[in-house]
Amino acid sequence: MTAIVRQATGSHTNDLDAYWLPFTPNRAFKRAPRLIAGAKGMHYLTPDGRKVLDGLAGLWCSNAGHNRDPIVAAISRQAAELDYSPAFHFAHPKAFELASRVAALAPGDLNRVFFCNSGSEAIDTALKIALAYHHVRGEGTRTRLIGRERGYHGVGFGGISVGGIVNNRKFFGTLLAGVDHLPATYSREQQAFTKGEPEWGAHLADELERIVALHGASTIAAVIVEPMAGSTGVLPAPKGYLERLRAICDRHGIVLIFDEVITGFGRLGHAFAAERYGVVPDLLCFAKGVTCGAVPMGGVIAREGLYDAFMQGPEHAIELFHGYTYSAHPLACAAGLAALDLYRDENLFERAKRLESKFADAAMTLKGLPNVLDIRAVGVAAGIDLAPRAGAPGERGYEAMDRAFYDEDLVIRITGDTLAIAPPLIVSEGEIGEIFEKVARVIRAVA
Ligand code: PXG
Repeated sequence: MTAIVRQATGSHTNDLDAYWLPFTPNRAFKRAPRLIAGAKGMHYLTPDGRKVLDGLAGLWCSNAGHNRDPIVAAISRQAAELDYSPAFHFAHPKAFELASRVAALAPGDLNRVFFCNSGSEAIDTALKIALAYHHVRGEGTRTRLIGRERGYHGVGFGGISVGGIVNNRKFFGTLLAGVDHLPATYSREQQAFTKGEPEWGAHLADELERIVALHGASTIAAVIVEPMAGSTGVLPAPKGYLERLRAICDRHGIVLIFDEVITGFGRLGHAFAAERYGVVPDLLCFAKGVTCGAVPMGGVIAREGLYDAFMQGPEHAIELFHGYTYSAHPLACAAGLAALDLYRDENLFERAKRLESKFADAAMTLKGLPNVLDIRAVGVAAGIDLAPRAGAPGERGYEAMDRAFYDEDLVIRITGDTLAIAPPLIVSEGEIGEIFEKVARVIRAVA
């Protein structure tokens, strides 16, 4: 084990014990570590020189691929020019520039950008802005937050409270009070093997009316959903669902938040999924793709009117008591500007749209393989549900991920026995075929 790490780091003082890996079975990992030492474009390099195809764009973030020269150059230039400047009461030029560029990509009057450092922080920020928005308008009774079953909104207490994944919740006490959940939009019976948005399920948005009737609109601050739930296995919103949520929120004065941490920056063929679905939320959370994964960054885009509601009182007074030391960090802003340039210059959002049907067709070739219960594909993302082994849920999925890495030189994502594929948007048609051929061999191997 130590020898492998020595190879990777050139260090003799390093071993595997000290690092507690996130969302990873640590003991299994440390017995047979999957180490990545380099990357370029569509590929990783392992310490032993293997070239591994990235079927997951990092963790849904490296949308233009890895180690792209313009991003690398922008980060190193920025580090030499301005490493850091205080985020409160001061700002640097690239913060304004990136905010303008991000706002320009967002639909409607989503024009004001608050920066943070991750998706989880973006969610906490959005939930807090929603609560404070009602407060500053004299509607401080609106404190309830509504999430959705199977939703993933990061790992802060706000995010796990509105999130709907039991393992992310049950270990962590009582969470936020006053949270309710919409039902998940997935039904295998109704939707199996759908390409794109399922026909069935728009009516599930009406559950929000039931929640409003139960609690009273005057107690509800916000509703948060992912337009496409990535973490729980690529579950796109049913046709008409988001429009219906928008209408109910409008009717009752509820702030609608889209969590676009995964769907932002091209994954569904648009800058944001809000554009794909023709629905403008009041707050839009982003992270990941904004810097192509190269420097941590997240943020929240607010509608102009919502921002304006805060801009009152004495001008020397802080309007929103929230922010992070590293909000709009210079390196993140530099990486973000370079990433957005690349997305634009290489037409990567358009490219994702063009690849969508090819990608879905390739994903559906797995139908009929052993244990494949459902396949969903939308944009450049696919989820494949495998039947769990009797008495050992998650084992087949874990083995599939492990075999993909070792036997097929491919990185894929798993949640339980569901595989997720979401390569960088620079993926070629040939590589799409290659990815799904590799996944097919893996699925047969774990049968
Ligand atoms: N919201 C959504 C919709 C996400 O997918 C977060 C918030 C949190 O972002 P941070 O930057 O705090 O991790 C995410 C993160 C996966 C997987 O494939 C998904 C995420 C992260 C890691 C793995 O299940 N999404």
